[in-house]
Amino acid sequence: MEDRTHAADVAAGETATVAGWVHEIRDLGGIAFLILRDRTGKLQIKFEKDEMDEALVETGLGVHRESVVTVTGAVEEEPRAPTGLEMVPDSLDVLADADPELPLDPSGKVDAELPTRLDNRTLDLRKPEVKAIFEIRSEILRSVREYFRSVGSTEINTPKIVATGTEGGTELFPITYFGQEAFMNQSPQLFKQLMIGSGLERVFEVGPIFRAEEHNTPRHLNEATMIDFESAFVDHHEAMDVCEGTLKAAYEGVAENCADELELLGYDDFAVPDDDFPRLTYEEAIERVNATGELDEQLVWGDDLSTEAEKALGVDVGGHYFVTDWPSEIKPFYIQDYDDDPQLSKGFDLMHPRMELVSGGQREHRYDELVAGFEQQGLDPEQFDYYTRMFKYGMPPHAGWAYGVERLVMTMLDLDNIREAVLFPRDRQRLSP
Ligand code: ATP
Ligand code: AMO
Repeated sequence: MEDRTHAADVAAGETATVAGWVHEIRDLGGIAFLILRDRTGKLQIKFEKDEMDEALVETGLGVHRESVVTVTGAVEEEPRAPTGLEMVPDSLDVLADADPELPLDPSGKVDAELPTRLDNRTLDLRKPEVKAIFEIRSEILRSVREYFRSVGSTEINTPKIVATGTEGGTELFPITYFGQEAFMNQSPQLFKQLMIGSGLERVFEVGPIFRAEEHNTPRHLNEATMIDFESAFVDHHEAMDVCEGTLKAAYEGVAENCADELELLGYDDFAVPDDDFPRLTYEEAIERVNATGELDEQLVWGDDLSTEAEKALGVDVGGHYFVTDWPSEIKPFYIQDYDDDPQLSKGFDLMHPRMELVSGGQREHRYDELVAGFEQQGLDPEQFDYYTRMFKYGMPPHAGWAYGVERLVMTMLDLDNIREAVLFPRDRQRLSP
C-alpha cells in the first residue's frame, strides 16, 4: 500500500490512509470511536453518527475487534484523544474480518496463561509488550553482528544435519538420512574449529542448535539459537575479552535503539554493564560459594556448579562474571588442558547472576593431544576423522565460545521463562506451532 501512513506518523491538517487492526470500538451513543492499531501505535477514528454517511458508520462500528481495516480521512487535533490526534473517516474498507471469538485478548485486558499465548503466538505478538521482546532480540542480533564485523570476524553457516555429537552432557535427536544414521546438530563446535585452519581465521555464526534435553526447566529449550565465535591466534583470555565486548555491544545497542520497547517493558533504569567482568578461577568460585553458607552440601574440587551454587555465587558477585580454569574432566574433549597441570583446563563460562550464558575455552589444536583427549573421554577418534584429520595440516592455536541467544534475552529483560524469548519454543510438550 503505497499511500499508507503509520499511526505514529499522521499529522493534523492532512488527509491520510492508515491500515491496521481494530483494537477497540467504544460506542458512546451519538459518537463512537474505533481505535486502530498498527506496528507503530494507535489512532482514534471518530464516528459522529448523525453527521456521517450511514453505510460508513455501519461498516466502521459493525466490524469485529482484531479485524484488519484501512481507513482514509482527515486528521485533526483533539486533546481528548489518547495521542492528541484523531481521524474523521471518509472511507473504511475491511480487508480481513476477525472471528468475534478470540482465543486470547490482544488488548491485554484479559490475561492468558503462557501455553494459550504460545498456541496463539500470532495474536499474542499483537500485544506491544510481547512484540517489544522480539524487537529487542532483533536489535541484540543486529548489534552483535556489527560488533563481530568491528573485530574482523566473518559470518558463516554450518550444517545442522550431522554425523556425530560434540557436547557430552546432552542427548542428540536422531534422524534418518537416506538410510544412514544422522543427527540434528547440538553445536557448530567442530565446524567452526575447522574454519580456524581455513583462510577465514576468525568466524561467527548465529544459528539453531538442537538438544534432546529430557528435562523441562524455565531455562532449557530443545531448539535454541546460539551465537558462536571462534578465532585463530588468540588464547582463552582474549576470547573472553571478545565475549565480554559482545555482551556489552548487545546491551549498548538495546539502550540506544530500543528506548520505546524498554519503556513498554517497564525499564526506567536499563543499565549497560560497564565494569570489567571479574574472572574467577573455578577454585576461587567454589571457595567463594562455600563461604556464602547457602549450600546444603559444600562443593568439592571436581564438582560442577549446581543450580543452587550458581544462584548463591550470582548473589555474592552481583553481576556478570567468568569462571575459568575448570577441572578437565567436566569440560569437553576439544578444550585444551594446561601443560603443567593436565587436571586443569582452559575452559571458561560466562555467568549472569541467574544462570550460565556462555561456555568457551582455548582449544586443543595439537593433533596428538586432541586424539588422546578423545580416548580419555571414551570417544572413538575414528568417528571424528573428518574433524581430526584437518589438525594434521596446519591448525593454529585458537579459542572461542558460544552464547545462548534466548538466555541473553531472558537475563537482559529479566524474563521468568526462556519460552518468552523465542517465537515458537520447542520443548518436550511443544512441537507446534
Ligand atoms: P549447558 O547445558 O549448555 O551446559 P546449563 O546452564 O544447562 O548449560 P549444565 O551444565 O547443563 O549447564 O547445568 C548447570 C547446572 O544446572 C548443573 O549443575 C545441573 O545440575 C543443573 N541443572 C541442569 N538441568 C537442570 C534441571 N532440569 N533442573 C535442575 N537443575 C538442573
Ligand atoms: P554449551 O553447551 O555450554 O557450549 O552451550 C553454550 C550456551 O548455549 C546455551 N544453551 C542453551 N540454551 C537454551 N536451551 C538449551 N538447551 C541450551 N543449551 C545450551 C547456554 C550455554 O551457555 N560448543 C560449546 C561452546 C564453545 O565452547 O564454543 C557449547 O555448545 O547459554
